[in-house]
Amino acid sequence: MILKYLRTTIFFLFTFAPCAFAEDGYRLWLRYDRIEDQLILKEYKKNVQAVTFERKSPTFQIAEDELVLALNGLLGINPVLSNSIRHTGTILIGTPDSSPLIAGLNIMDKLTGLGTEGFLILTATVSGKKCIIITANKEAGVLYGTFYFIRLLQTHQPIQNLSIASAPKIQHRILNHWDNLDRTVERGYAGFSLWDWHKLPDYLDPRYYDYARANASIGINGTVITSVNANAQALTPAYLEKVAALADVFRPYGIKVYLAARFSAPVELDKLPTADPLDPAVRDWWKNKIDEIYTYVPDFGGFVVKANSEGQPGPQNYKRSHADGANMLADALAPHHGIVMWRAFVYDNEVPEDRSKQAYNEFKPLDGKFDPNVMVQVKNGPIDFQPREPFHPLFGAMPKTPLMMEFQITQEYLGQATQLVYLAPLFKECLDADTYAEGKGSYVSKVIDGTLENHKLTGMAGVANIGNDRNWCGHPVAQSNWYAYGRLAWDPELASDAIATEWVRQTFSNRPDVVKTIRAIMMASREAAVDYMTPLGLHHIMGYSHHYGPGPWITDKPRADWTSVYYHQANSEGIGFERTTTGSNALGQYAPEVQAIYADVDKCPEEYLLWFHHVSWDHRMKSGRSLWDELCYRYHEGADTVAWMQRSWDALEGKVDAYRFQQIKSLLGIQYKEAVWWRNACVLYFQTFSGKEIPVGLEKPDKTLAYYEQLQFRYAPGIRPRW
Ligand code: BDP
Repeated sequence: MILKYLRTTIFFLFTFAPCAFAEDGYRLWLRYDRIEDQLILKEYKKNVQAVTFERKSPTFQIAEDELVLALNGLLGINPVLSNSIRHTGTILIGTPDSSPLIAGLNIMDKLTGLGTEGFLILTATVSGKKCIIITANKEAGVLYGTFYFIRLLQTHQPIQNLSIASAPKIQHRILNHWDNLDRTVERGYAGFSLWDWHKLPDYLDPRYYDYARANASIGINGTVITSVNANAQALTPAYLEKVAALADVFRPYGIKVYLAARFSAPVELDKLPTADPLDPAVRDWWKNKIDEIYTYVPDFGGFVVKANSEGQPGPQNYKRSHADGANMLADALAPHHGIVMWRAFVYDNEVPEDRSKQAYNEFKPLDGKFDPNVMVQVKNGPIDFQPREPFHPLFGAMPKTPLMMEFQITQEYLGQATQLVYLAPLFKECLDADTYAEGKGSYVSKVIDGTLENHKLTGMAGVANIGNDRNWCGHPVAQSNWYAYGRLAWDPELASDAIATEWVRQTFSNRPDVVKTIRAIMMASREAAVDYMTPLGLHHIMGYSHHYGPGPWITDKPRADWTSVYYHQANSEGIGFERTTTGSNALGQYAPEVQAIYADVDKCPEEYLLWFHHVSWDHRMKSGRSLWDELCYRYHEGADTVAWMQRSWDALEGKVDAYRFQQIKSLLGIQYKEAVWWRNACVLYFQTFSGKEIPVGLEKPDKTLAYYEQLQFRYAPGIRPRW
């Protein structure tokens, strides 16, 4: 009954809401408005008339509902639903187990190799009728295939003669929500947490279903619903009941639930004298706790753990290693097939070492010491989700350990919710980087998908940008980062512009001029952000703690590596962090071939110049300019690109819906102001070291450095309470 009610509600939200309300972004990329192109519409209607499932299950029901919703909306047809084939243009859906008709087709060889989540979409003749078959080995694959087929319609692809096989290259494709139990979201810029802990488990917000649909549509199959800065309360029965309610909603969509584990939970919840991972009582506590969790959530995915990092407790409090800590949990999870995602994001105030080296130093010696159900979760770069970082040196350096990628989808350091920054190019830059671990072609993507080092257990995590804002992600275009993350977790080889094209077609319009313009804006946006925030390899010079806006002057904080001066090292000689043999030698953590690319200040690719080198202000750049002039030009170029983005967007008036047109127009206005703020503040600040004039022809800042330095943002969103 409740399911039926909810289904009706979802149908209402998706089908009728757009007629009654503005296009407010709620529907994400799952918009099924009528196809306007009559030729395409006619062609589709010829090919699609009926939907056949021979056996139903909750997952198949979801696939059928979605397909019917899409066909109603996109094609304006009410397909005949039946359990046999009576019409040409039937979409036959199921697995060989659920469907004798599918079992009767000669496709078993095509299905082998597609695993439990891959799918086939084929045109074939069944019972004498031309049909479209959506099939897979398991139900989840059928659901993914259904969404894929719908995407073909949404993006106006030909469907007369289909022969598509697709399987995910990465096994665990997970969102990490940094959501607290009080519903605040650390580094969240889209409102409060979706999880209404207070009303759970009895009240199931319809949004939970829409969240699951959106994830299933792009292949995300796991969600860590609590923050890595973990609260032990999440492991108590009162909360496990709520966790179970969410897991029940997500299960038929192929999504498993995970939790963040607080390492000191045995002490905090049950007053054990220690949380030492080798202490038998502690091990028993976790074993019992984990057994208990599985009584609530029989397919519980496992834990992510942030240990001994930024004040979080961990095994090192008891002089044990990260492997000791991870393996204790892994051991208790193993009988239930759960996994541990142990984060490598560690750095220590007490260690007088370049922060970018610390994770490698800590984890590399532990290679081979982790249990088989542990993945070490490594951020894409060695510092912290900066606009640009080189790939993390751990990739390729721990061949005996499955390494999981951690990307940040929420734009903590990339404009938060006021800026349009499409992140696929950032994700791809890391995935496509060559570690040279096993010679040329040892791409990070091959480390992550397990093929380079022969790992079966593989994963990718994305720190979610989702909140309870009506449009889910705050900025309407931030949805594309959720989308791109899911698509890349499925297939890291996909190209950023191809993903952008898909997203724009589904989310805005198939009009070629609209697709071209929005895609061009998206594709330019990340490089623009790098230029107006942290060009030429600069990093971590954002405002203190909230990371909103520029703060290159930040100094004198509780730890040196929480200041900006630590990272840019500007002085009268030059600027940049020397990470070669004459400095911290962080570069030495990479393969010799990688070192050779960056070691020489005259040959180092300029996008990483100040990451690896402290460079004189007079250094000649490839453009022929001095470093100082080039820095000024880059800052200006970044802001100018935002002005170009504004002009390009303005040309779309009347071609996209008015509501989102205005929203994005206003936000681009803010983005331009913020880009100019970044540019002026940084150029003025660095000028105090270079002592040089801003090159002739570049607009001069209209405010003083003192003005920028005194700006305060006490209530900037997303701040962690203790900061
Ligand atoms: C940093 C965030 C901080 C997180 C930390 C982490 O500023 O809020 O707790 O990463 O990843 O980027 O644990």
